[in-house]
Amino acid sequence: MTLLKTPYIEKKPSSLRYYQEGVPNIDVDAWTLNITSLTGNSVKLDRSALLALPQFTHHRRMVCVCNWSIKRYWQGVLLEDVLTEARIDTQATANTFLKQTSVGTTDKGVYESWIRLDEALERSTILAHSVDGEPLPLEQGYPLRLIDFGLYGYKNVKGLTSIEVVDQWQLGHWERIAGYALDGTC
Ligand SMILES: Nc1nc2c(c(=O)[nH]1)N[C@H]1C(S)=C(S)[C@@H](COP(=O)(O)O)O[C@H]1N2
Ligand SMILES: [Mo]
Repeated sequence: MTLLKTPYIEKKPSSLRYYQEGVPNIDVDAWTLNITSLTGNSVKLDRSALLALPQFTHHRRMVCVCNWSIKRYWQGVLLEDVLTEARIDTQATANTFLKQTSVGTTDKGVYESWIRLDEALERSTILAHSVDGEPLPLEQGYPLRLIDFGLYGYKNVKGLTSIEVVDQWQLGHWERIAGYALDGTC
């Protein structure tokens, strides 16, 4: 049996350094992913609904401008399948964006990020619930994190609770504070 474990994981910098709003309190039985269409229709999926969708493992590198990268075994569902489950047409995505919002904390609020929806779908963006075969540790994004592997890490929200299709994008936290690119590529 192949062990799906990231080698040299001890070299990875602490996730707490890059969890700017802090680790959220999650009651996974109450947690849902809220999915909102461009016309404002909303659907909620809980963890078991996500686990009932086709599952994928991506052995891919996550890279960020905050100076490091790591190749890990990410397990989750396709963004495309989640949107389809919410009856959103994944073909009609030109000039639309996906707004992601984290659960956040009462102290520091939420982390938001906007990405191009058509490109995210072309790149088989996933919503990961596990890494190296175990549920995501809290600081690494439990219960769910979006990963578009074509973009830097600051675009990919951990502790995710809402995704919305919108017709405009805005600067997220690091784009505003540190001058990172809106399109997530530099
Ligand atoms: N909710 C939330 N998601 C986030 C961040 C954050 O501060 N809050 N930081 C991002 C940045 S800059 C990086 S590099 C990665 C870090 O992920 P890791 O926990 O796997 O190290 O999470 C990204 N997603
Ligand atoms: Mo980052």
